[in-house]
Amino acid sequence: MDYVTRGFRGRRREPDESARVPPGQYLTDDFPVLSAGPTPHRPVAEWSFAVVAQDGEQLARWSWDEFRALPSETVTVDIHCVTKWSKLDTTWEGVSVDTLLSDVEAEAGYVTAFCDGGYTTNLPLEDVTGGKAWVAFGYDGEPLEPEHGGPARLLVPHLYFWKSAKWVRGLRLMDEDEPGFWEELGYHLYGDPWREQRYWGD
Ligand SMILES: Nc1nc2c(c(=O)[nH]1)N[C@H]1C(S)=C(S)[C@@H](COP(=O)(O)O)O[C@H]1N2
Ligand SMILES: [Mo]
Repeated sequence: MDYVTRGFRGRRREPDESARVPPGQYLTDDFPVLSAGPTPHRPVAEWSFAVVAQDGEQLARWSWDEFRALPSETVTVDIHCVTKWSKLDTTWEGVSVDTLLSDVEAEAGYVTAFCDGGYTTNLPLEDVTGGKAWVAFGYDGEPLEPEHGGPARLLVPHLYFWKSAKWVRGLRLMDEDEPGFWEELGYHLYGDPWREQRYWGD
């Protein structure tokens, strides 16, 4: 009898998969699109990525071709959205933020990612260094689609996915942790999915 009903319950989850789902999250095989505004369509000829100091001084900058000539990595990671979906084993191609910061003399404790369209998000520097974050330009073996942040987005999989800024254009080095777009509106400053840091006070 069991084999008759099994198909109606959806895909069977391996026991080790549930241990990878943070509290309050459910698994999805879809890839929902969540954007606070319209999707920018920035031609790569007009794209650049910059590292800037808090006062706006430019510390490093890459054109698209220069950026794509940097060493890149393929990573397979789990992602967790604050709206409660999680997605396991997503595969991305991108440049490690370590690579982008390697020639920058930075005393900063925090960064603010900035984007086409004006979105921002804040992160401790140590959460985007040490092999924990990428500027991703590929997803699932294809160029990253505009709806998901193409030509390039930040990927910080160990924090809620709002920290993974789409259409990212650079990182501003900050002495202090200044709230970004969603953080101003009530999302948690840090956003650890394993501690359910969804909103202020969590
Ligand atoms: N520039 C920008 N980046 C963004 C957002 C946004 O609105 N603008 N939304 C964030 C939120 S809340 C989530 S959950 C993820 C959604 O990414 P996806 O649309 O690829 O699933 O992008 C994050 N990065
Ligand atoms: Mo989100």
